[in-house]
Amino acid sequence: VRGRTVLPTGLEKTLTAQILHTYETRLCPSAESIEVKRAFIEKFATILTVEFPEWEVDIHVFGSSVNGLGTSRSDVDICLTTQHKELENVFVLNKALRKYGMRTYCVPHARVPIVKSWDPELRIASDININNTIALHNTRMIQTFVAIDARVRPFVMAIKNWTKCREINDAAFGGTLSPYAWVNLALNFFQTRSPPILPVLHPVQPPIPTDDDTINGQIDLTFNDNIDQLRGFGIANQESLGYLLYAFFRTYAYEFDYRHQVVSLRRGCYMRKEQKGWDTGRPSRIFCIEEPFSTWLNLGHSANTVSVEGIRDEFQRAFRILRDGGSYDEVCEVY
Ligand code: 3AT
Ligand code: MG
Repeated sequence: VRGRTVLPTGLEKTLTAQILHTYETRLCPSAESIEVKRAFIEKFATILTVEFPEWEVDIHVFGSSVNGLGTSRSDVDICLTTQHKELENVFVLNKALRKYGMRTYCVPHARVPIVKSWDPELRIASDININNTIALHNTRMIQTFVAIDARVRPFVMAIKNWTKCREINDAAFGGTLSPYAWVNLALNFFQTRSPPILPVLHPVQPPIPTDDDTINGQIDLTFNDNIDQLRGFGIANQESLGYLLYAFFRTYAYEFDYRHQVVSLRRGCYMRKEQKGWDTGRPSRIFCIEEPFSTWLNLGHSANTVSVEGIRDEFQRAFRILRDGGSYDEVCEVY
């Protein structure tokens, strides 16, 4: 390891205070932003009732505006559920929203087709899909992890903020990792501490994954969401936020074996690429992060060899700054 395994106590305490200060003053969403999101959902519901009066459509909010990891500036992720197949054509919703002055465009050919909208009145962005309910389950999983230990929320938000400032959180256009992939990485890090801070929520897995990890073609959606029973799980681990951030950067800068390992939040460990048949050298399998429900998906698929090198450089840079006594703000210096 290039550097000390522990930070001197003084630095660790200062860093912890800096993370908490940023979290409280800049990362936690303001009451006003929460109100704007509420108003937007209300307006959106009204539009649906007026435009599709005959159709029963339910609105589900998912992603960071409800999982505890959103800021004032996060978008609103919405999933509509309906029996009316006509609405699954994203252009139908797109047309309706435009009548109300929303600036929209469709992404019809993505794995999950969406309408992207911007409301110029409330100044809020949203991504809307129709009948793709899988994200509702992973949102509930993240909510569960956040509720288990008080360090989870500030830690994961501090990581997300760093990735945003350093421009390594854009899977679609930047070729790096999505915010959701980063959240998986940060939560898995808490599971792999010794003693662990977060538990494994999914049922015990067979050592060799089955062909497609489905039960009769259905994705297994079960996981332990009994928050009352799980709260306080990480109490035997007394590591501070400052130390954890330092150790996170060190792990992914120097210790994680990118060539052979797969990050698995579902199993709470690292798997081997060959265990998943992901050792094929494909460019989409350089940095492997297993999606916890759709386990055949690699959340790191958007990063190729060059961008994984760039991401590792960022881990090393962050680690060096902290090792040399630098601050969280320096780590997040805007690119
Ligand atoms: P921001 O705070 O908006 O930056 P977020 O936590 O909302 O981040 P994303 O925008 O990446 O995260 O994604 C929104 C949600 O969509 C998070 C997760 O519930 C779901 N999601 C994203 N990518 C995938 C995926 N590959 N598979 C399944 N669910 C996904
Ligand atoms: Mg979002």
